[in-house]
Amino acid sequence: MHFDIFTLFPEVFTPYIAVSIIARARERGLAEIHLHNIRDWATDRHHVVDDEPYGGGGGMVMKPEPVFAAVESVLGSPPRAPVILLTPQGRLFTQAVARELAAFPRLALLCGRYEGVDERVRQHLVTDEISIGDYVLTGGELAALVVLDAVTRLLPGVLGDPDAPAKDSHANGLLEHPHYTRPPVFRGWEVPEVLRSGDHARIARWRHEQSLRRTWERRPDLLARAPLSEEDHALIARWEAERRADRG
Ligand code: 9D3
Repeated sequence: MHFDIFTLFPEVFTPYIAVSIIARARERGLAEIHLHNIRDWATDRHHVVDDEPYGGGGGMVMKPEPVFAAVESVLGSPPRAPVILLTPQGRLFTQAVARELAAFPRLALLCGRYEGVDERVRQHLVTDEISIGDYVLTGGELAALVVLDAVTRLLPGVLGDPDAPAKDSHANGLLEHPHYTRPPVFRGWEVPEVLRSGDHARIARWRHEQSLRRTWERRPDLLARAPLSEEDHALIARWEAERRADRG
């Protein structure tokens, strides 16, 4: 995967892409990440990239010329890859969207700042718009890092275990079960006996039930779309009955 990231703050990306799974993916040639400072394409003496909004109202808007120049000089005209604008108005980023994006050989990520980009960028340059959730960030950079991270780990060969993406929480529609490591007793708090039993079938059953229970408690919205067995439905029915009994 070849990523082109267009931003006014390329230095934000440098430390994160230098570590961990992303760094390994780059070293192994599985992900190429090219950072482009939009300001480099501003042609005036002071390299101005923003201006006041037509119609007034305060705040600043990213000018269209440097954004078009940056994207078209790197990707051609029309751009030979999807141009994704990170914006609060975009479609919500989910694991399904990450999988969709991971299928492209190349992606351009365009990070907005200020109030946003001139509408003509959105209409005539951008091909997709993504938001990472309903909270207010100061710009698109952190959102672009989220997309970069989620997409990169899905690329073939990036994770050691080729089946890892299929085991992800959200891949099977349920939250993960609890995890424990040594020591077996820490400050008097014990690792559940079942995990030390060596009985793999029992462990798998316990983990699945914990997964289901957590999802039922914390993210019941996910259960509607999760593939549940007859036994799962029976467990949930029992928990629902217990909850009704507890409320008396
Ligand atoms: C304070 C300005 N807001 C008007 C009420 C609009 C606004 C403009 C620009 C709010 C946030 C931003 C900057 N955010 C992003 O560029 C952004 C974002 C986000 O804020 N939340 C979730 N996903 C994303 S993707 C890009």
